[in-house]
Amino acid sequence: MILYGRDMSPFARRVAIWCALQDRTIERRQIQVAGPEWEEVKAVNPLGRVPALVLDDGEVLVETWAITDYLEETAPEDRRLIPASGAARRSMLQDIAYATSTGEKIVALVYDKLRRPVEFHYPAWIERLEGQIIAGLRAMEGRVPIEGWMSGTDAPGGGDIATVVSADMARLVFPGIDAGPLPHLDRLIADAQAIPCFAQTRPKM
Ligand SMILES: N[C@@H](CCC(=O)N[C@@H](CS)C(=O)NCC(=O)O)C(=O)O
Repeated sequence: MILYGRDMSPFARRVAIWCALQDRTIERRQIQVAGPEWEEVKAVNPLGRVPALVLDDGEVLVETWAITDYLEETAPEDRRLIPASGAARRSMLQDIAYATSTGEKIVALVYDKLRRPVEFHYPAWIERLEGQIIAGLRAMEGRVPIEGWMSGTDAPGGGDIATVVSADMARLVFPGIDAGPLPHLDRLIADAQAIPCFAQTRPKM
């Protein structure tokens, strides 16, 4: 399988870590959704967005939730990263939902604050995005246990992956955003860093 998207994308990084934790070997195409490389992304996903996962038979999957759904469905039971049913599944999907929503706001802020020329900035919108990111980080903090993984098992699950990549991205790209103390998130990120697929995919700033 070939994964399109750079580790700088919290969505592409999530898929890369998901595959690694399921012991899947994938090829990476760490290309940008801008400049000349964008043409290569559009050849795979007409919308020009990442992540896109090209399966071994050439089928293309887009959108992180659809890609991870495929990975879950096709993994052996002991390699699945989301509980099959019940309250544990609901709770983990909410962990993923809060982290993904926050990740979307972080990516939006990248485009509206860092990519858009300053003369076209819309300060009220930037303020709104920053407020949503702070609220998201605090909501995520409230879902992380004092110790151990969010999955409640001895290994990170889908919620841990989503939470770490979004919180990492906020910290790395917008260090000036002050959400107050986030000790549980900091601890989770540090624990994840000890696992090679988290450490190796952490964007270098
Ligand atoms: N809902 C999408 C979001 C993916 C996303 O925002 N990707 C960004 C990179 S981090 C992208 O492709 N941006 C280019 C664009 O949307 O035009 C998913 O979960 O896969």
